[in-house]
Amino acid sequence: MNIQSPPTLAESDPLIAGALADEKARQQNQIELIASENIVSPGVLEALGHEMTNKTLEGYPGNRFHGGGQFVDVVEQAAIDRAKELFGAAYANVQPHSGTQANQAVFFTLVKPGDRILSLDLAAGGHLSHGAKPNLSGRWFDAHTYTVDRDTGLMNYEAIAAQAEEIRPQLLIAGGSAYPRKIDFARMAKIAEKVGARFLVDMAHYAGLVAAGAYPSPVPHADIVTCTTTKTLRGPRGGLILSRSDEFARKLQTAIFPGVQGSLHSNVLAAKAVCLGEALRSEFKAYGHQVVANARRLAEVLMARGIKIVSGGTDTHMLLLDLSPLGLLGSDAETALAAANITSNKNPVPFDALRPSEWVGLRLGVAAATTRGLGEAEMEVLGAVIADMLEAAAAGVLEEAAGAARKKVGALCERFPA
Ligand code: DSN
Repeated sequence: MNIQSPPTLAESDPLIAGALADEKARQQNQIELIASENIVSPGVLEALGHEMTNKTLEGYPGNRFHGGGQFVDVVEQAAIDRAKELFGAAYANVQPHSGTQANQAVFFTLVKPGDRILSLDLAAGGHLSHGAKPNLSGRWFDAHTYTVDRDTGLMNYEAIAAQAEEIRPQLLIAGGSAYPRKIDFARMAKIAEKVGARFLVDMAHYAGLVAAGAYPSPVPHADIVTCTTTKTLRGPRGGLILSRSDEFARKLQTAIFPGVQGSLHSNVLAAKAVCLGEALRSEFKAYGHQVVANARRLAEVLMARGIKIVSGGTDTHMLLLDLSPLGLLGSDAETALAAANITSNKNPVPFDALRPSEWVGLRLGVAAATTRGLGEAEMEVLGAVIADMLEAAAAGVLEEAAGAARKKVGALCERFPA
């Protein structure tokens, strides 16, 4: 049926239009501290909402299985070229629908079912797709984990090397979702080389900081690097695969398509190209450095108030609070901050319980707040509000504290529109 004059979404589907409007208001009226989130540019949003979404294509630029792909080819080639330039990579695949699918394609390329993989433990900041039991990767591979030092919260490279000698993995993985410190990628590469393992770095959380030069790049050290284009890279939901050489190029191309994916998300490729173009600009370098400065300031403010931060600080956009000295669970803290219109997520701390309902950690990230324009002075306000709310929750007087906290957060939201 030809729709001559399409109604607005509010007319055709008020339920969804209402939820979208509410979500937009929520993002404006709350300070977002979930470390995997950010606020994309109008350009990224325009590309995501473009009619390019109507186009079905498989294959790669210049070699498609369907006709009419000439403009998507322009977009995909631009995304590839920009990704290579931004990260100094010889190879880039911009098609992964997510970071997890990027990782699956790397598994498809480098290991076989039953092979041994060694990755950072989930509670120490790893990721589900690196061999966690409930994930496909945990079913298909003989998955082992290394953890952090119990006293410092830092990766202990000697311990990892010893474990790698014992396990002899076919694949060593670094990176994850909640390790807030620099990783010595050169050292990890040496560990992998010594035991004959391939080396994968999943820099999903750090990619924008790497692009800005605010965090060390794994690209020169790893066989393959994966990441998402969300989080610190401030782009659409999706993944990337990068490599310093073309050694695995042919295998990675077929691992993504037809290995683990079918047709591509054409409009998302356009949004990825826009985000990568933005990340090449000097303003983005300044942004990445400001993100780290903000996270460090927030950590300092919280530590000055006696709140325990895993590893004693951060080198990234995120910090991990250990709430056990306050007698709080991560879920209590998430609720306490939500009462002040601050969004966060419960998280395990190293050596934490397995069940999310028993976790005693809270992960905070400042990438989205920094995009809004909050700086170190505002981190001091935010840190004080967070400390007030956690102390109030521990003392059982959350309701009494929430009103004043909401006012301070509301003033920040008004001064810094999302
Ligand atoms: N891995 C999840 C996180 O870090 O929040 C989603 O990206």
